[in-house]
Amino acid sequence: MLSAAALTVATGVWVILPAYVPNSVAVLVGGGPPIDGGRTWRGERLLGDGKTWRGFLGGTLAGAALALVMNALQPTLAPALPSFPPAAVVTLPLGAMLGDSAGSFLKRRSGRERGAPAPLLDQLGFVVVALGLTLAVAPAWTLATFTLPVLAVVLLLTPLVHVLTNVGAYLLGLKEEPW
Ligand code: CTP
Ligand code: MG
Ligand code: K
Repeated sequence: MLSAAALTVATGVWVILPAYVPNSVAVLVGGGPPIDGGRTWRGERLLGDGKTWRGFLGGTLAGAALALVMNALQPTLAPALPSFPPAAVVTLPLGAMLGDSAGSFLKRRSGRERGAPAPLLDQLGFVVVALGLTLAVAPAWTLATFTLPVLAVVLLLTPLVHVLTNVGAYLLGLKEEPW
């Protein structure tokens, strides 16, 4: 039996995993044609070379595949934790990649070059959009799952996990900057 606090932390980690994985997979599979096709707006790239179709689609598919695997394992492995409704299987990873792209859009508008850090936006933007999109398409599940304590766990843990995985990817030579 998990204590209530441990269950809250476990739930936060579990439900947000399909939104974390797309970023890491995008680093691994990214490259090729940029989403913005090289287009610029007011002298700056729309999104930049760091946002590619391969990264976006590969990341989204990997996150959705993970959610499906978690759904399959949940009844035996984690009966106390929630499973993902079909809408959330799609919107958690898709929202994460949309939020990541929106962050790059905002970074380009403020003159930050590809790879330049934008504190908070880099670490939390993707998870805010992932949760917002999921709330829009599966409101009952989202409100029941992301209680205030679970939400607090997610918002506190996300920047930490994001920083640690990016430093790890940098040390492994997978990423050009440690953020
Ligand atoms: N990546 C990708 N496609 C995406 C997202 C990420 O190919 N949709 C890959 C790119 O190789 C990118 C790397 O993952 O450089 C790291 O992602 P991120 O830090 O989000 O991109 P940055 O290069 O830092 O670009 P930006 O300043 O626009 O965030
Ligand atoms: Mg970056
Ligand atoms: K980013």
